Amino acid sequence: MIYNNHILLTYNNIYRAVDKCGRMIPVPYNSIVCAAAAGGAREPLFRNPSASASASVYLLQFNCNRRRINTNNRRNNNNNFMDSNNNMRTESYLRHVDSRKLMPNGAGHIPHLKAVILGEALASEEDDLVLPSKEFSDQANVHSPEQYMEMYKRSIEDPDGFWSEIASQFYWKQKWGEKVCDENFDVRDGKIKIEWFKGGITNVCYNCLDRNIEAGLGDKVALYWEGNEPGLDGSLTYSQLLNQVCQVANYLKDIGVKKGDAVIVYLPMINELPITMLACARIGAVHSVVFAGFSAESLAQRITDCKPKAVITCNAVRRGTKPILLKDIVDAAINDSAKDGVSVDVCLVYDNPVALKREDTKWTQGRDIWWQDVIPKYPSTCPVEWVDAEDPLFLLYTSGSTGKPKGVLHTTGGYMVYTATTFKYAFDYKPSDIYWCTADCGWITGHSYVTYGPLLNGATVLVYEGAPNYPDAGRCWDIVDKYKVSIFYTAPTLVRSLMRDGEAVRYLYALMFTVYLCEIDLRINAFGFWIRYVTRYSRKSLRVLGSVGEPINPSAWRWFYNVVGDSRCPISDTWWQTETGGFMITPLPGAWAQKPGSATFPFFGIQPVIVDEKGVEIDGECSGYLCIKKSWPGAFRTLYGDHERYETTYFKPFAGYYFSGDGCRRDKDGYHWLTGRVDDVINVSGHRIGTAEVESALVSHPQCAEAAVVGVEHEVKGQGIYAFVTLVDSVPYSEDLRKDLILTVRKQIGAFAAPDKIHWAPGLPKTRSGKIMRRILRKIAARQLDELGDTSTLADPNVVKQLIELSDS
Ligand code: 6R9
Repeated sequence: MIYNNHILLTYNNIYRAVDKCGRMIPVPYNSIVCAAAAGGAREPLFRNPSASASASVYLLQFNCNRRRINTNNRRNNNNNFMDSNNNMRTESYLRHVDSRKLMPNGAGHIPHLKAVILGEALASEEDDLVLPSKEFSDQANVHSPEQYMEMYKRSIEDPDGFWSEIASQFYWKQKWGEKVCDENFDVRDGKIKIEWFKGGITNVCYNCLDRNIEAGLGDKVALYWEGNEPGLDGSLTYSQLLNQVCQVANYLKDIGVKKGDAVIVYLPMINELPITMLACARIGAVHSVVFAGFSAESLAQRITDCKPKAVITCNAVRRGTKPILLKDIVDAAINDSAKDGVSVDVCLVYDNPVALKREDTKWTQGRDIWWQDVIPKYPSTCPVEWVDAEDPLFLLYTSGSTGKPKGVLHTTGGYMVYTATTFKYAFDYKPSDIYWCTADCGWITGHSYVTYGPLLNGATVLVYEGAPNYPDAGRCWDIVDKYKVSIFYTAPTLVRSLMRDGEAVRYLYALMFTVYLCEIDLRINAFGFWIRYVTRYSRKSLRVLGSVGEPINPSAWRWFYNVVGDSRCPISDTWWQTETGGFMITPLPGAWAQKPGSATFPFFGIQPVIVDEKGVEIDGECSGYLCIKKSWPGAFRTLYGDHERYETTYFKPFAGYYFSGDGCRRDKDGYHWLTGRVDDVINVSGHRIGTAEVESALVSHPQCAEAAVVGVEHEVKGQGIYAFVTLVDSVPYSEDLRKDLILTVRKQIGAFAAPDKIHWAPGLPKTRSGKIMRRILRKIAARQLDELGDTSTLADPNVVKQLIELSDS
C-alpha cells in the first residue's frame, strides 16, 4: 500500500510508513483508510513469511518491579537478578504471545524493492522485539533465556568455580594459587586492587598459537589479509603465523627487549600488526599499539610516557587513494620525545612498496632498520617466556577528560580468559566461522576482538587494511562475499555512513518503483544494478552482526538488520570499554529477543547497577549512572604510572563501584539502553538530557543523516541544546526543515528537549576510529574558535572550517 509516497506497513495493528530512506514514520489509522479509499492502495505488495509460521513469539521478561531505593543495599551482593541472600530474585519467565494472532500481514520482504522491512512497526522502541529464528537458537552456544540465566546465576554465585572451569581450558604452565580472584573494589577499604588467577603461570601467545596447533589447527587459516587495493590479499595458517611471530620475537630478544619492557607499535592494518603484538606477548614484553592515525605529537606523548625499547612502524600506507607517510610521523615523534629526554634506539620499519618506495623513505642510519632485511633471518621457533597471570600484557592509551592520555594497563591471565569467553558467546562463535572485525588494532576492539579473543578460539580472522568505502561503498560487502564472512563486527558510524551512501540509491528505487507501476522497469533495473551498494552482493554467508563504540540508533540498527543482514542475522550490540577489556553488556544472539538500540543484558559475571547522583542503586525501570559491582577477569588493573588517577576517575565517584562514565536506562523488561557518556549529559532547566537521546530523535527525521548534540551556556535554562545536523544527500537547508527537526525532538522527547539551535553540518569532526570529537563541537557552539585545540587526529580536518563558515547560517 502506498501512503503519501511512502510504503506502508502494519504490525500489531499499528500503522507505520517507510520513507525513501527506510525509516519509520507513524501514520494515523484514519489516514490509511482515507488513502486506501482514495485509491492509494495497491495490493498485494507485502508478503509475510512469519504470518504462516507456526512459531510462537516469546517475550523475555525479567521481573523488574520498581523497588524503593534503599541506601543500605549498596554494599551487599544483590543486583538486578539476585536478592540479598544471593538467591535468584529476578525470576525470568516467558510471556507467551501468540504470534499468529498478533502478526498481521505487512511484515516481511517486499519482492520488487528487494528491501526488507520487518518488525519495525511497533508502538515504542521498548516493545520492539526482534527474535532470533528458531534455527539460529537451536544451534546457538546459548540457546534460551533459561540457559543464560542458569549460567549467569552460577557466574554470580560461584565466580571462582565458573571462571576457573573456563580458565582450565587454556594452557597453564602452573595452576593459579588458592584465590581465583582477590580484589578490593572499595576506596574506603584502602587501595583498589584487582587480581585474577594470581600465581598462575601462562602465556597468551602460546595459548593463541601453539595450543591451537597442537590441537590440530596448524593448517587452518588464522589470518586473511585484504589490502586497500582490491585484488591485493594474502593469508597465514596458524603454523605460518607462529613461525613469523617467533622470528619477530627472536629479533626483539636480540636487540635487548626483555620481559616487562615496552614496545611501541605504530602500524597500519597489515598482518605484521597482530604478529608484532603476539611476538611481544611471547617474550613477555608489553606492547603499546598507537593507532597509525595519531599525530606525531600524540605519538611523542606516548613514547615519552612509556619509554619503549623499540618503535615498530611502516614507511607508508594507502587508505583509499591517500598515501600516509607513517615513517615521517614517527621521525617527528622520536625527535619530540628526545627533547623530553626519552630517546628511541631502534626503529624497525616495514617496507610497504605499494605506498612508498624504499629509496624515498627518510632514514636515520644506526637507528632505523628494514623489517624485511632482518626478520626473515631469525629462526622460526622461539621459546616462550612464561609469565604470571598478573604480569602486564599491554598498555593502551585512551583519552580522558584532561589533555594527558591515560595508559590503560591490562594483565595476562584474566584478560585471556575473558576475551576468549566473551568472543565465543557474544558472537556465537563456531569453528567454521570466518570472522571480520572492521576495527583497527590501534583501539581496544582490535586488541580484544581482532587479535586475542578470536585467535584464542582458533578462529579465522580477516584483517582489512583499507577504507570501508574504497573504491566504493560496496567494498565491505564485496569482502564479505569474497571470504564468505559469517560474523561481521563494526561500528554504528560505519553503518550510518554506508546507510547514507545508499540513500541516493533509495531515491532511485522510489523512481524505479514508480516506473515499475507503469510496467517499464527492466532497463532501469539494469541501471540500478551497479549502484546497489549492499544488495548487489549476496551476503549469504553472514550469520551474526555486531556493533560497538557508541549507542546504535534504532534506525541504523534496523538498516543493518534488515538490509545488510537480510533480517536473518542477530546483532550483538556490545557495550564495553578500553578499561573493561571485553564485552560487559551484550546480546547472546541465540538466547533472547533483541530490541533495536539496546545492548540488552550483562555478560556472565558482570553485575551492572544503575545509581543516582548520590551513588544510590536504583532498581527496576530507571535511568542513571552505569556502574559495575565487583571485578571481572578482563578489568584493567591500573593506569600506567598513575594509580591515583585510576582510583579518582573510576572508583571514587561512587565508592564501592567501578564507574563507567556512561549513562544508562533500564526498561521495564530489564533491557539496558546506553544513553552516552555522562560528560555529554546536558542539564536544561533542571532536566537531565542525554545528548544521544536528542541525537536519536533528530536522526529519526527522514531528512537527517546524522546529528551531534552538545550543551551551550544559556542565560535562563543553565544549558541550552545545540545540535549539529547533517542532512541526507542533496536535501537543501531551509527554515521549514529546521522547524521540523525541532518539532521532531519536541514530539519524541518533550518540549524541554527541543534544540535551541540547529547548526547545519556538511560533515562532523570525527576521529579516524569514527568517534565524534564533541570537544571541538562544544567550542564551535560556544564560539570559542581560538580554543579548538589539536584537530590533527580528525579524519578530515576541513570539516571544522566548513562548520565555522556555517555558524551563522
Ligand atoms: C569498545 C570501545 C568506550 C565508550 C563507552 C561508551 C561507548 C562502546 C557501546 C557504547 C553504547 C555500545 N560505547 N560501545 N555505547 N553502546 N555498544 O568502544 O571502547 O573506545 O574505550 O569507548 O564507548 O560510551 O564508555 P572505548
